[in-house]
Amino acid sequence: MQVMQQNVSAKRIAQRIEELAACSTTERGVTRLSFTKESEMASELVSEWMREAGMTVRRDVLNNLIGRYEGTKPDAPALLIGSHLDSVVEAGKYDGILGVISGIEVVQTLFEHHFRPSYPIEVIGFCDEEGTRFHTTLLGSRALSGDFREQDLLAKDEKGITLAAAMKEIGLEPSQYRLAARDPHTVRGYIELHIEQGPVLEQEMQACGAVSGIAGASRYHFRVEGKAGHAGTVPITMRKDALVAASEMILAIERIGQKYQNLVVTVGKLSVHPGASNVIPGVVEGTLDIRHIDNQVKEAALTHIMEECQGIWQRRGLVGEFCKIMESPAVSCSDKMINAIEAVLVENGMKPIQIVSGAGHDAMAVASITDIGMIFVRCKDGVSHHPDEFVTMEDMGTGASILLNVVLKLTT
Ligand code: HGY
Ligand code: MN
Ligand code: MN
Repeated sequence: MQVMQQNVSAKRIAQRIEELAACSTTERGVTRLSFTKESEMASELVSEWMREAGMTVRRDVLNNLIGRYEGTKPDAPALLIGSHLDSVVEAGKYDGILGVISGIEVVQTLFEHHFRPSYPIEVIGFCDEEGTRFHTTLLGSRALSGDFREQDLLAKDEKGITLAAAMKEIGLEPSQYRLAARDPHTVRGYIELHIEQGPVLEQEMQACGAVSGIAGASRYHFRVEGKAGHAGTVPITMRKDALVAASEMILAIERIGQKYQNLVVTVGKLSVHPGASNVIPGVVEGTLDIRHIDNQVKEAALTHIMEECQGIWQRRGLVGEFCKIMESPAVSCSDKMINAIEAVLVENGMKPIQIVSGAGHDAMAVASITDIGMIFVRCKDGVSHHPDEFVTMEDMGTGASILLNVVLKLTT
């Protein structure tokens, strides 16, 4: 087996990453939202590569792509290797995709060496982790773990198209979403390879590391309502300007966020109504994304922020509200998985580095039905969710080789 472990093809991984990057609605970076023509093009390519790797391929009722490579014990629980096929807007090429392509590369290496592990292996391309289109994250992985909710089907995109309608448009039957749920007894564990999207591995000058846990994330929509009016006639002191109130909120959110160590809080979207240069903004809507590895700290900061915003609205005579879009509690990776990854790092001359993930991943959802493990791969300057996201071919090869070694430990 030693020979095989060095034979993953970094070149093939890099080629496939480039091919997939073309499935995008934007020239600048990659934009591939779920249940779209672009995501369908990507699924076709990935299905072809899964078949080339000796896997049978199926799509589940939520449009997750699942390749299966039989082991010598066909009824044994399968080791799942997964990540996501969708992207944010003007994303990089590697977020999510590197984990799926590396999983296929691992299986293809086994297949090309005519090697059958004891346990079956499944590679999963999840359909919608980012939640960019419908603002509900981890859709595909929550469907697999049985945590998908009926009301998710009512989520709407910017054009008012519901998730249910978008699913129907590509031939899926939304009411069957429960069929995507996986019986935990059929799963041996879940492993996800992902770019680090942070600075640690560059600082440590190491290509890969193990993830110890994933920070919890809450996402809210907020709405602030004042009074629209003529920009030329309403005295400044008599206004109920929703955008000025929102600006005070955003600065308060940053100030409060700085008070809690390792907390991150972001207002990522803001829309101003009616949005005319000579009209005082009457309504502002936006999003709040708040994360911390300790759920209690996150909740304390959230309470602090909401109290402060209430005070701003009262002082300015406006009304406002926060409404929760999604909540993903912090999760820990399993010791079994962390130990397997660290052992492989050490066997390959690396330090057993453990990193807390500030970014969310499909592994958070799958954690509710099985042991999860994550392998991080170094990315340039830790940049992600940006066209400048970059991973060297050498590090892609090292990541896939570490993943192959870990998979062999867990399936033979
Ligand atoms: O937002 C995140 O952390 C992930 O990229 N979905
Ligand atoms: Mn992402
Ligand atoms: Mn990701």
